[in-house]
Amino acid sequence: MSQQRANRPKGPAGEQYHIGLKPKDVARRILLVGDPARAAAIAKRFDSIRPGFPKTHREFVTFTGIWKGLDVTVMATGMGPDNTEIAVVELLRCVETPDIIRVGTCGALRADMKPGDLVITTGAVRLENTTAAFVEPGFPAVANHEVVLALSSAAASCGHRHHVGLTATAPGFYGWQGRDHEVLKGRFSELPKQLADQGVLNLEMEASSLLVLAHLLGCRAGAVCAVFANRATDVFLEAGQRAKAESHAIDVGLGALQFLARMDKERGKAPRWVIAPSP
Ligand code: R1P
Ligand code: URA
Repeated sequence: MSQQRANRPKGPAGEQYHIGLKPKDVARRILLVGDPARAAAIAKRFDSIRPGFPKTHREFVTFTGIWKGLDVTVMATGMGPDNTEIAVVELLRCVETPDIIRVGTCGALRADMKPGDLVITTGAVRLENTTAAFVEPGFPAVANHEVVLALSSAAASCGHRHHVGLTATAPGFYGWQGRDHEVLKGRFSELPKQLADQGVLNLEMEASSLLVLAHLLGCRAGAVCAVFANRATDVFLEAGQRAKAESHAIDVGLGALQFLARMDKERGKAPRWVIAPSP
């Protein structure tokens, strides 16, 4: 048996080291979520789940199946930009140029954004340093324009209240999102307001990592998040209302995959990244 390389470790059956998947396990259309329960909720909507799924390794939980005729993979990554980096790197070793959409939750920064609303990310402020290993400090984390269009079209056709704009991706939930604490005095208590003053809509913990890596690897990516917190008014969505908000984000994430599939079909052999004119 050949010696494994430290750069590209694999599991005992040749699967990716952390996500536990092989190329045959991953569809070209991928949804990433933080919470494993959300991955299961998405898979529940599939017409069929492939035998052998879910596949679980460490905190990564994956379902691949068919939804409305599309092969779809949904993976729970757990929380944070570093987990997202591992997921994206290893997924891209399984499948070439996938479409990847994050379906997450977030804290809204403006008082007029209601808990339960959705936020579609056009770009993300890189408060994390995971992506600093790949690009310089001023490098933008931009969502693919076709994915933004697909997500906003899906949100409009579902009739879900949504906002489209900038996100900030933090490497933590408490200190880096300026949350106060009984004992710990954070350094960033003003950050949510500063970001809001700069027109940033929401704070979460994965988008910029996904967007930068997807850009570098040449695949389309974007994010839609359900608003669980409003940081301006200091309210958090009641436990009983969270499933509905997540379900709206799932409607939009899945709906966007369908829009992208339709765009690709209309485009035919025209170059990728260019949206075909409507007939
Ligand atoms: C924090 O509660 C977690 O929720 C958000 C944040 O980005 C972070 O991962 O997203 P998910 O609900 O997708 O995990
Ligand atoms: N997820 C976050 O990262 N922040 C919030 O405020 C809510 C959900």
